[in-house]
Amino acid sequence: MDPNKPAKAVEGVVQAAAEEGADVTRADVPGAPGSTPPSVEEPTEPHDPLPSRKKQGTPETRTPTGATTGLPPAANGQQGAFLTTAQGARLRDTDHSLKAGPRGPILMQDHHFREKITHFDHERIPERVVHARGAGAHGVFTSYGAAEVTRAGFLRKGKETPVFVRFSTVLGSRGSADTVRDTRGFATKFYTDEGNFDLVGNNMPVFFIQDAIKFPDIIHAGKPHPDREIPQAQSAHDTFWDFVSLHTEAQHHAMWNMSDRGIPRSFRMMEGFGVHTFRLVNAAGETALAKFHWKPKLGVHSLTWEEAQMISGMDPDFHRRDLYDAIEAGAYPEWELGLQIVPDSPEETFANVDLLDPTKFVPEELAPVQPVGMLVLNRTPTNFFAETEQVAFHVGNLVAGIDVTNDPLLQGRLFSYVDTQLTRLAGPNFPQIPINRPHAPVNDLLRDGFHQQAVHTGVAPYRPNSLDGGNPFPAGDDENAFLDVPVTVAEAPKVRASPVSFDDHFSQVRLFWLSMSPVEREHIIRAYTFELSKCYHQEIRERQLRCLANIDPVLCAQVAAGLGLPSPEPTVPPVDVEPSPALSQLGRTWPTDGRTVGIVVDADSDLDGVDGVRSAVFAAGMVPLLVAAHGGKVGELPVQRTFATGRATEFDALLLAGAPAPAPDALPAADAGHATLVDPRVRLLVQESWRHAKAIGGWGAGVSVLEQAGVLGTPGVVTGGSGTDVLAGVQRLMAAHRVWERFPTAVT
Ligand code: HDE
Repeated sequence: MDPNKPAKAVEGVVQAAAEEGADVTRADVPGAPGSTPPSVEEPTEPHDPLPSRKKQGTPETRTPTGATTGLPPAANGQQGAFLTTAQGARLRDTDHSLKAGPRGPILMQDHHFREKITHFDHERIPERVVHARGAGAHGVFTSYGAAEVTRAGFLRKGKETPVFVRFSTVLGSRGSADTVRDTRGFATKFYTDEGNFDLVGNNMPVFFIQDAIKFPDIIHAGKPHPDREIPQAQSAHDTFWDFVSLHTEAQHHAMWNMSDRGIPRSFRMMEGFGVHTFRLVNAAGETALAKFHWKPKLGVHSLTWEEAQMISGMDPDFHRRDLYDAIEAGAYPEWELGLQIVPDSPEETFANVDLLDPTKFVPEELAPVQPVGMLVLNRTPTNFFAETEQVAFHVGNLVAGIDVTNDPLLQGRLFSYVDTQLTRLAGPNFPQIPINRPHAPVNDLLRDGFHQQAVHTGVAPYRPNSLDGGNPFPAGDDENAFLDVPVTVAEAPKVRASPVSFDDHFSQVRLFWLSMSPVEREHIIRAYTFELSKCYHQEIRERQLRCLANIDPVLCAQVAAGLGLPSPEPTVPPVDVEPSPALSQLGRTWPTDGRTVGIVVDADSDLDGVDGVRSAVFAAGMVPLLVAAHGGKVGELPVQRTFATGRATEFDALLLAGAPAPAPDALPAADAGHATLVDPRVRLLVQESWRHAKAIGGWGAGVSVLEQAGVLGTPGVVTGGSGTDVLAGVQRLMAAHRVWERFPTAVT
């Protein structure tokens, strides 16, 4: 995909948004709640519920059995101007319980009180056992066509399919921070004409274990310790490293987590992977093996570890806010769906990679990722619980043309997803919840159960029948029935065992390590050192060092040095492997859509010039955030952050349009030499931006701040005569994500 050109699919979406009157001009910063500005006084004139916000979507208004209703999205929500009970009876007062006299007690007969409190008491449902913390968005998938490999209708050329995507962390609870070091979930529900297809993937192409039966083991090891319930949403603790150092097939995934992939800058800047090998079948019945990939238009980018830790405190919702704000700003996140297609063979291997082993991936250089469509996320959910919390993915939600393989991890997942939803969503009718409803006619002969929402007609929910005229009927190829590909199952003894090829636990970890650029390697070394330093037991650190010795001597020696331990000799000598340059995140340039630019201003700044820069940032598809000593306005310009509320971690780049003197709420700075010149928090903004390798620019008095902060003339610091010139230079730097040359590394 050419990252500089909006894809056709995106143009269509932008056009549609414009036609429906949505704001695609990005006139203001995103994020303000409510669809209309509130009044200072409490509104008292009755009127219908306000519409949802621009750029918000809801599940389509379908019946539980997939029929269209023709109703507007608002039909999903509350109706009418008046407060009612759940039964629709209008209420006069919801602030006072019904009492025997003003001093009570409360009367048992207060049905409104009981209904309100009882419902509240039952508002929570169990969080997901893994991937509890997530954020979702609606969008459209437009296919480029893939008929030569699959008969799936949603992959026919030009076909548009609505989707819902949920991104997540794995280990943390629902309220945990977004920017922890972890794998990210990337689950997509395609509402195809042939039933829902769920691609339930991660942002890493490999997994910790080869067999689903070990899933409880890795997750119990990664979750907080059972006695003290700490640490939350972290792998930096003894039980995690205890397990992965003993269970060496986890080493590959562990290194992906220790790499920059474990701390994404944004959901919009992550790749996605189906991980397993799937079997595709075309109209002629020919099969191929395939791996699914999502390629982000904005490239793959990460936070620095220091930023990630700071953001966990400053803005634990950083990733979900970024997703919602980008969509609201019109910077619709985009990914290309790609397929690595390899011939279907009885051995199910390709280039010496066992395709059934989910701890291995196929390097792109050996099997190129072929683009088959474009995903655009263009609507945020209207209600988090109804949509993001209740969405139920399942790897078994397949459509004709896509089938599973015998990957023992995938096979186990086929059981787990429905099973977990039976508890989490309280019964077997969760496919009827609006966000899960298929967009295809449903005639499943499944009946009754908790929360049954359909009103089934007929008297014969069984087959064969004559009483309902034989309905429903089996479909054939002409009706595009799902096809269980009739692969041959090997005649073999029943064993609890894995193929011998699954025993290689280190070669691809080394491949990943060798594919990293020097600065990425340094991050990996620091991540292992950080995590292992957090373990209490030296034995566990020593055992993990033994694993690192089998991966690479430099990696092992550097981590050992950081831990103050000797570097052990390998037990399995590191093998010769060909690096895969596609794995490195650095060395290219990408679009800067939706990036945030902090602009420091004060009353002495050239405010017309700042206004021009602000417009230019908007015009470039980015979001400007003005930072000043106080809220409200500076001149006519609205301020989004103050020195007390803004931190460099929020900005992808920092511009200085002034040199604000210390504000009244500034604490005295320790480096008193400068304290009287510039507000110390402005200097901190510059210093942290610099430490995190971000582009920095200044003009006018702003240049003196750069000088005071000691960064003037260093790489990635732009000065110039006008704000727009400086912005242009800064934007060029932002296209490479960060100014890595600020930190030459000794690791090779
Ligand atoms: Fe999952 N996984 N998983 N998983 N998984 C769940 O399903 C499971 C695995 C993934 O946003 C659960 O509804 C087993 C691999 C995502 O709602 C549960 C195994 C991959 C999500 C479950 C795996 C994933 C889940 C928890 C080992 C990447 C979040 C709640 C065999 C390819 C979906 C739920 C969302 C969620 C089981 C391994 C991705 C318990 C048994 C490999 C993105 O059913």
